[in-house]
Amino acid sequence: MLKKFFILLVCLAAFSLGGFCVILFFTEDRKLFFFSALNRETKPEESAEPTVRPNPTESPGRSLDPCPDVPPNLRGVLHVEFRTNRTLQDVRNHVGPLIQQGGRYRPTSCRAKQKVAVIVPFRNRSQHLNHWLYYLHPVLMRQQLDYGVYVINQDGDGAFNRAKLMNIGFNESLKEYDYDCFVFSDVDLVPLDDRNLYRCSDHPRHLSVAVDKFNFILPYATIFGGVTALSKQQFLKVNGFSNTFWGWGGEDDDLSQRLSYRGMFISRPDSVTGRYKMIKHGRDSHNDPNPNSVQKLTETYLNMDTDGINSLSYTVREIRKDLLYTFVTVDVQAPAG
Ligand code: UD2
Ligand code: MN
Repeated sequence: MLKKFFILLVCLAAFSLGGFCVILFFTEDRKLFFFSALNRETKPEESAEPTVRPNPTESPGRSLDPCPDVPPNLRGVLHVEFRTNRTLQDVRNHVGPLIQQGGRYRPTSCRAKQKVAVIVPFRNRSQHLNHWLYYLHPVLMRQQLDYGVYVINQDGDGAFNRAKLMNIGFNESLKEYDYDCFVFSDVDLVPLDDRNLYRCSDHPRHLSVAVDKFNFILPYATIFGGVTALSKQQFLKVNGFSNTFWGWGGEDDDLSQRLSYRGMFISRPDSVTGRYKMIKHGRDSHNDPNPNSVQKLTETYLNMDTDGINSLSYTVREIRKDLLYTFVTVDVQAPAG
Protein backbone atom coordinates (compact mmCIF):
# COMPACT_ATOMS: atom_id res chain seq x y z
CA MET A 1 0.00 0.00 0.00
CA LEU A 2 2.78 2.36 1.04
CA LYS A 3 4.68 1.42 -2.10
CA LYS A 4 1.64 2.28 -4.29
CA PHE A 5 1.28 5.61 -2.51
CA PHE A 6 4.95 6.34 -3.05
CA ILE A 7 4.69 5.53 -6.79
CA LEU A 8 1.63 7.81 -7.03
CA LEU A 9 3.61 10.60 -5.35
CA VAL A 10 6.52 10.19 -7.77
CA CYS A 11 4.11 10.23 -10.73
CA LEU A 12 2.47 13.39 -9.40
CA ALA A 13 5.85 15.08 -8.91
CA ALA A 14 6.98 14.09 -12.42
CA PHE A 15 3.72 15.38 -13.86
CA SER A 16 3.99 18.76 -12.10
CA LEU A 17 7.63 19.10 -13.15
CA GLY A 18 6.66 18.34 -16.74
CA GLY A 19 3.83 20.85 -16.61
CA PHE A 20 6.12 23.48 -15.15
CA CYS A 21 8.64 22.88 -17.93
CA VAL A 22 5.95 23.22 -20.59
CA ILE A 23 4.74 26.52 -19.09
CA LEU A 24 8.33 27.79 -18.86
CA PHE A 25 9.01 26.81 -22.45
CA PHE A 26 6.00 28.66 -23.79
CA THR A 27 6.65 31.72 -21.67
CA GLU A 28 10.25 31.97 -22.88
CA ASP A 29 9.20 31.33 -26.41
CA ARG A 30 6.60 34.05 -26.37
CA LYS A 31 9.04 36.45 -24.81
CA LEU A 32 11.60 35.68 -27.52
CA PHE A 33 8.95 36.08 -30.14
CA PHE A 34 7.90 39.39 -28.63
CA PHE A 35 11.45 40.75 -28.74
CA SER A 36 12.15 39.62 -32.28
CA ALA A 37 8.88 41.19 -33.40
CA LEU A 38 9.99 44.42 -31.76
CA ASN A 39 13.25 44.34 -33.64
CA ARG A 40 11.64 43.71 -36.98
CA GLU A 41 8.75 46.13 -36.71
CA THR A 42 9.15 49.48 -35.07
CA LYS A 43 5.82 51.06 -35.75
CA PRO A 44 5.64 54.19 -33.64
CA GLU A 45 3.06 52.81 -31.23
CA GLU A 46 4.59 49.35 -30.94
CA SER A 47 8.18 50.28 -30.34
CA ALA A 48 7.49 51.54 -26.84
CA GLU A 49 9.21 49.83 -23.94
CA PRO A 50 6.99 51.32 -21.27
CA THR A 51 8.87 49.97 -18.29
CA VAL A 52 12.33 51.29 -19.22
CA ARG A 53 11.64 54.34 -21.34
CA PRO A 54 11.96 57.73 -19.71
CA ASN A 55 9.03 60.06 -20.06
CA PRO A 56 10.60 63.21 -21.50
CA THR A 57 7.75 65.40 -20.33
CA GLU A 58 8.71 64.72 -16.74
CA SER A 59 11.71 66.54 -15.37
CA PRO A 60 14.96 64.56 -15.68
CA GLY A 61 15.73 62.28 -12.75
CA ARG A 62 17.35 64.25 -9.97
CA SER A 63 19.22 61.24 -8.74
CA LEU A 64 21.25 60.76 -11.94
CA ASP A 65 24.78 62.17 -12.15
CA PRO A 66 25.33 64.82 -14.80
CA CYS A 67 26.53 63.47 -18.16
CA PRO A 68 30.27 63.89 -18.79
CA ASP A 69 31.46 66.96 -20.72
CA VAL A 70 32.71 64.75 -23.52
CA PRO A 71 30.19 62.06 -24.39
CA PRO A 72 31.99 58.71 -24.15
CA ASN A 73 30.55 56.87 -27.17
CA LEU A 74 31.28 59.27 -30.00
CA ARG A 75 32.75 57.81 -33.19
CA GLY A 76 34.44 60.84 -34.76
CA VAL A 77 34.37 60.84 -38.55
CA LEU A 78 31.14 59.43 -40.01
CA HIS A 79 30.39 57.80 -43.32
CA VAL A 80 27.43 59.58 -44.92
CA GLU A 81 25.81 58.83 -48.27
CA PHE A 82 22.51 59.85 -49.84
CA ARG A 83 22.31 57.32 -52.70
CA THR A 84 20.32 54.79 -50.68
CA ASN A 85 16.59 55.26 -50.92
CA ARG A 86 15.33 55.47 -47.32
CA THR A 87 11.68 55.26 -46.38
CA LEU A 88 10.44 56.60 -43.08
CA GLN A 89 9.82 53.03 -41.93
CA ASP A 90 13.45 52.12 -42.77
CA VAL A 91 14.56 55.00 -40.61
CA ARG A 92 12.27 54.02 -37.75
CA ASN A 93 13.74 50.53 -37.83
CA HIS A 94 17.29 51.85 -38.01
CA VAL A 95 16.97 54.37 -35.23
CA GLY A 96 15.54 51.76 -32.91
CA PRO A 97 13.22 51.73 -29.97
CA LEU A 98 14.89 54.28 -27.71
CA ILE A 99 13.17 57.29 -29.22
CA GLN A 100 9.98 58.53 -27.64
CA GLN A 101 7.02 59.56 -29.80
CA GLY A 102 7.56 63.03 -31.26
CA GLY A 103 11.29 62.52 -31.80
CA ARG A 104 12.14 62.88 -28.12
CA TYR A 105 15.03 61.28 -26.31
CA ARG A 106 17.14 61.67 -23.23
CA PRO A 107 19.91 59.51 -21.85
CA THR A 108 18.95 57.03 -19.16
CA SER A 109 22.37 56.67 -17.52
CA CYS A 110 23.06 60.33 -16.75
CA ARG A 111 21.40 63.73 -16.59
CA ALA A 112 21.83 65.63 -19.87
CA LYS A 113 23.56 69.00 -19.59
CA GLN A 114 21.11 70.79 -21.87
CA LYS A 115 17.56 70.45 -23.10
CA VAL A 116 17.80 70.94 -26.84
CA ALA A 117 15.01 71.61 -29.35
CA VAL A 118 16.21 70.84 -32.88
CA ILE A 119 14.18 72.95 -35.32
CA VAL A 120 14.03 72.03 -39.02
CA PRO A 121 12.33 74.40 -41.53
CA PHE A 122 10.49 72.36 -44.10
CA ARG A 123 8.32 72.16 -47.15
CA ASN A 124 8.14 69.33 -49.64
CA ARG A 125 11.54 67.74 -48.89
CA SER A 126 10.48 64.33 -47.55
CA GLN A 127 13.40 62.38 -49.01
CA HIS A 128 15.84 64.88 -47.45
CA LEU A 129 14.05 64.57 -44.13
CA ASN A 130 14.41 60.77 -44.18
CA HIS A 131 18.17 61.01 -44.71
CA TRP A 132 18.45 63.70 -42.07
CA LEU A 133 16.55 61.63 -39.47
CA TYR A 134 18.54 58.51 -40.37
CA TYR A 135 21.85 60.18 -39.60
CA LEU A 136 20.95 62.73 -36.95
CA HIS A 137 19.05 60.69 -34.38
CA PRO A 138 21.93 58.27 -33.67
CA VAL A 139 24.35 61.20 -33.46
CA LEU A 140 22.15 63.19 -31.08
CA MET A 141 21.67 60.10 -28.91
CA ARG A 142 25.41 59.44 -28.76
CA GLN A 143 25.88 63.07 -27.79
CA GLN A 144 23.74 62.34 -24.71
CA LEU A 145 21.35 65.20 -25.29
CA ASP A 146 17.88 65.60 -23.83
CA TYR A 147 16.37 66.60 -27.14
CA GLY A 148 13.28 66.84 -29.35
CA VAL A 149 13.03 67.21 -33.13
CA TYR A 150 10.52 69.75 -34.50
CA VAL A 151 9.89 69.85 -38.23
CA ILE A 152 8.09 73.11 -39.03
CA ASN A 153 6.20 72.62 -42.26
CA GLN A 154 5.06 75.68 -44.21
CA ASP A 155 1.52 75.14 -45.44
CA GLY A 156 0.43 76.20 -48.94
CA ASP A 157 2.56 77.41 -51.82
CA GLY A 158 3.17 81.04 -50.93
CA ALA A 159 6.69 82.46 -50.70
CA PHE A 160 8.88 80.35 -48.39
CA ASN A 161 10.04 81.93 -45.14
CA ARG A 162 12.79 79.92 -43.48
CA ALA A 163 13.40 82.44 -40.70
CA LYS A 164 9.77 82.72 -39.64
CA LEU A 165 9.57 78.91 -39.49
CA MET A 166 12.53 78.98 -37.09
CA ASN A 167 10.75 81.49 -34.85
CA ILE A 168 7.65 79.32 -34.90
CA GLY A 169 9.75 76.26 -33.97
CA PHE A 170 11.17 78.17 -31.00
CA ASN A 171 7.68 79.16 -29.86
CA GLU A 172 5.98 75.81 -30.40
CA SER A 173 8.73 73.67 -28.85
CA LEU A 174 8.67 75.80 -25.70
CA LYS A 175 4.97 75.03 -25.29
CA GLU A 176 5.95 71.37 -24.84
CA TYR A 177 9.05 71.38 -22.71
CA ASP A 178 11.42 73.69 -20.92
CA TYR A 179 14.11 73.73 -23.62
CA ASP A 180 17.14 75.90 -22.94
CA CYS A 181 19.01 75.47 -26.23
CA PHE A 182 17.77 75.67 -29.84
CA VAL A 183 19.55 74.14 -32.79
CA PHE A 184 18.27 75.44 -36.12
CA SER A 185 19.13 73.09 -38.96
CA ASP A 186 18.44 72.96 -42.68
CA VAL A 187 16.91 69.63 -43.63
CA ASP A 188 19.67 68.89 -46.14
CA LEU A 189 22.72 69.20 -43.86
CA VAL A 190 24.24 66.15 -42.19
CA PRO A 191 27.37 66.38 -40.01
CA LEU A 192 30.40 64.32 -41.00
CA ASP A 193 31.76 64.16 -37.47
CA ASP A 194 29.76 63.41 -34.33
CA ARG A 195 32.20 65.38 -32.14
CA ASN A 196 30.38 68.45 -33.47
CA LEU A 197 28.06 68.72 -30.49
CA TYR A 198 24.49 69.98 -31.00
CA ARG A 199 24.68 72.08 -27.85
CA CYS A 200 24.77 75.73 -26.96
CA SER A 201 27.77 77.61 -25.66
CA ASP A 202 28.66 81.02 -24.22
CA HIS A 203 28.16 82.64 -27.61
CA PRO A 204 25.79 81.73 -30.46
CA ARG A 205 27.32 78.83 -32.32
CA HIS A 206 27.63 78.20 -36.03
CA LEU A 207 28.03 74.45 -36.50
CA SER A 208 28.11 74.00 -40.29
CA VAL A 209 31.51 75.60 -40.86
CA ALA A 210 32.87 73.33 -43.61
CA VAL A 211 30.16 72.28 -46.06
CA ASP A 212 31.09 70.15 -49.09
CA LYS A 213 29.04 72.48 -51.33
CA PHE A 214 31.45 75.30 -50.35
CA ASN A 215 34.52 73.03 -50.79
CA PHE A 216 34.74 72.60 -47.02
CA ILE A 217 35.71 76.21 -46.37
CA LEU A 218 33.92 79.02 -44.59
CA PRO A 219 32.71 81.30 -47.43
CA TYR A 220 32.86 84.46 -45.27
CA ALA A 221 33.55 85.26 -41.64
CA THR A 222 30.07 86.35 -40.56
CA ILE A 223 28.13 83.52 -42.22
CA PHE A 224 25.42 82.16 -39.93
CA GLY A 225 23.35 79.91 -42.21
CA GLY A 226 23.01 76.14 -42.27
CA VAL A 227 23.12 74.78 -38.73
CA THR A 228 23.29 77.09 -35.70
CA ALA A 229 22.79 76.77 -31.94
CA LEU A 230 21.51 79.54 -29.67
CA SER A 231 20.54 79.40 -26.04
CA LYS A 232 17.09 80.68 -25.14
CA GLN A 233 18.70 83.77 -23.66
CA GLN A 234 20.85 84.48 -26.71
CA PHE A 235 17.88 84.03 -29.04
CA LEU A 236 15.64 86.36 -27.02
CA LYS A 237 18.41 88.94 -26.72
CA VAL A 238 18.19 89.50 -30.51
CA ASN A 239 14.38 89.09 -30.67
CA GLY A 240 14.88 85.90 -32.71
CA PHE A 241 14.92 85.93 -36.51
CA SER A 242 13.23 88.56 -38.65
CA ASN A 243 9.79 87.41 -39.85
CA THR A 244 9.92 89.46 -43.02
CA PHE A 245 12.42 87.71 -45.30
CA TRP A 246 10.28 86.06 -47.98
CA GLY A 247 12.05 83.79 -50.47
CA TRP A 248 15.66 82.65 -50.59
CA GLY A 249 18.54 84.42 -48.86
CA GLY A 250 19.41 87.21 -46.43
CA GLU A 251 17.64 85.92 -43.32
CA ASP A 252 20.81 84.22 -42.05
CA ASP A 253 22.92 87.36 -42.51
CA ASP A 254 20.24 89.42 -40.78
CA LEU A 255 20.50 87.16 -37.71
CA SER A 256 24.28 87.40 -37.85
CA GLN A 257 24.02 91.20 -37.77
CA ARG A 258 21.55 91.07 -34.88
CA LEU A 259 24.07 89.06 -32.86
CA SER A 260 26.82 91.52 -33.54
CA TYR A 261 24.59 94.53 -32.68
CA ARG A 262 23.88 92.89 -29.33
CA GLY A 263 27.58 92.39 -28.61
CA MET A 264 27.75 88.66 -29.20
CA PHE A 265 30.36 86.72 -31.16
CA ILE A 266 29.99 83.65 -33.32
CA SER A 267 31.58 80.55 -31.86
CA ARG A 268 32.52 77.64 -34.15
CA PRO A 269 34.04 74.16 -34.03
CA ASP A 270 37.28 73.70 -35.98
CA SER A 271 37.06 73.01 -39.70
CA VAL A 272 37.68 69.28 -39.28
CA THR A 273 34.98 68.72 -36.65
CA GLY A 274 32.64 71.10 -38.43
CA ARG A 275 32.47 69.23 -41.75
CA TYR A 276 29.04 68.72 -43.36
CA LYS A 277 27.55 67.05 -46.36
CA MET A 278 24.65 68.80 -48.10
CA ILE A 279 22.15 66.79 -50.11
CA LYS A 280 22.35 67.99 -53.70
CA HIS A 281 19.26 69.91 -54.77
CA GLY A 282 18.06 72.55 -57.20
CA ARG A 283 16.15 75.67 -56.25
CA ASP A 284 12.66 74.87 -54.93
CA SER A 285 9.60 76.46 -56.44
CA HIS A 286 8.18 79.39 -54.45
CA ASN A 287 11.60 80.10 -52.96
CA ASP A 288 13.16 82.46 -55.49
CA PRO A 289 15.95 84.76 -54.34
CA ASN A 290 14.51 87.59 -52.29
CA PRO A 291 14.92 90.83 -54.30
CA ASN A 292 14.61 92.93 -51.12
CA SER A 293 17.26 91.19 -49.08
CA VAL A 294 20.16 93.58 -49.82
CA GLN A 295 18.07 96.61 -48.85
CA LYS A 296 16.68 94.84 -45.79
CA LEU A 297 20.16 94.02 -44.55
CA THR A 298 20.89 97.72 -44.25
CA GLU A 299 17.89 98.05 -41.92
CA THR A 300 18.56 95.27 -39.43
CA TYR A 301 19.46 97.63 -36.62
CA LEU A 302 16.31 99.70 -37.13
CA ASN A 303 13.97 96.72 -37.30
CA MET A 304 15.30 94.15 -34.90
CA ASP A 305 13.43 95.36 -31.82
CA THR A 306 10.03 95.27 -33.53
CA ASP A 307 10.40 92.45 -36.09
CA GLY A 308 11.02 89.07 -34.48
CA ILE A 309 9.72 86.80 -31.73
CA ASN A 310 7.75 89.71 -30.22
CA SER A 311 5.80 90.31 -33.46
CA LEU A 312 5.40 86.68 -34.55
CA SER A 313 1.97 85.84 -35.95
CA TYR A 314 0.90 82.54 -37.52
CA THR A 315 -1.72 79.82 -37.31
CA VAL A 316 -1.00 76.20 -36.46
CA ARG A 317 -2.88 73.98 -38.90
CA GLU A 318 -1.85 70.62 -37.45
CA ILE A 319 0.56 69.05 -34.98
CA ARG A 320 1.35 65.44 -35.82
CA LYS A 321 3.53 63.19 -33.68
CA ASP A 322 5.61 60.68 -35.55
CA LEU A 323 8.01 58.44 -33.68
CA LEU A 324 10.93 60.39 -35.14
CA TYR A 325 9.70 64.00 -35.04
CA THR A 326 6.95 66.42 -34.19
CA PHE A 327 5.52 67.75 -37.45
CA VAL A 328 3.98 71.19 -37.07
CA THR A 329 2.13 72.47 -40.13
CA VAL A 330 1.69 76.23 -40.06
CA ASP A 331 0.10 79.02 -42.04
CA VAL A 332 2.75 81.76 -42.07
CA GLN A 333 0.53 84.30 -43.86
CA ALA A 334 2.76 84.21 -46.91
CA PRO A 335 2.45 86.51 -49.90
CA ALA A 336 2.29 84.78 -53.30
CA GLY A 337 5.72 83.50 -54.23
C1 UD2 B 1 21.72 78.45 -47.81
C2 UD2 B 1 22.01 78.36 -46.32
C3 UD2 B 1 20.67 78.26 -45.60
C4 UD2 B 1 19.79 79.46 -45.86
C5 UD2 B 1 19.63 79.62 -47.37
C6 UD2 B 1 18.98 80.93 -47.74
C7 UD2 B 1 24.12 77.28 -45.68
C8 UD2 B 1 24.89 76.03 -45.58
N1 UD2 B 1 22.85 77.21 -46.09
O1 UD2 B 1 21.17 77.20 -48.18
O2 UD2 B 1 20.86 78.11 -44.21
O3 UD2 B 1 20.33 80.60 -45.26
O4 UD2 B 1 20.88 79.58 -48.06
O5 UD2 B 1 17.65 80.99 -47.35
O6 UD2 B 1 24.62 78.33 -45.37
N2 UD2 B 1 13.39 74.49 -47.45
C9 UD2 B 1 12.39 73.54 -47.64
N3 UD2 B 1 11.59 73.61 -48.73
C10 UD2 B 1 11.72 74.58 -49.66
C11 UD2 B 1 12.73 75.54 -49.48
C12 UD2 B 1 13.57 75.47 -48.38
O7 UD2 B 1 12.24 72.61 -46.83
O8 UD2 B 1 10.95 74.58 -50.64
C13 UD2 B 1 14.19 74.48 -46.20
C14 UD2 B 1 15.10 73.27 -46.09
O9 UD2 B 1 15.31 72.96 -44.74
C15 UD2 B 1 16.36 73.82 -46.72
C16 UD2 B 1 16.39 75.23 -46.14
O10 UD2 B 1 15.02 75.64 -46.13
O11 UD2 B 1 17.50 73.07 -46.40
C17 UD2 B 1 17.26 76.24 -46.90
O12 UD2 B 1 16.90 76.28 -48.28
P1 UD2 B 1 17.90 75.80 -49.43
O13 UD2 B 1 18.43 74.46 -49.08
O14 UD2 B 1 17.22 75.92 -50.74
O15 UD2 B 1 19.04 76.90 -49.37
P2 UD2 B 1 20.64 76.74 -49.63
O16 UD2 B 1 21.04 75.34 -49.82
O17 UD2 B 1 21.04 77.71 -50.67
MN1 MN C 1 20.31 73.51 -49.14
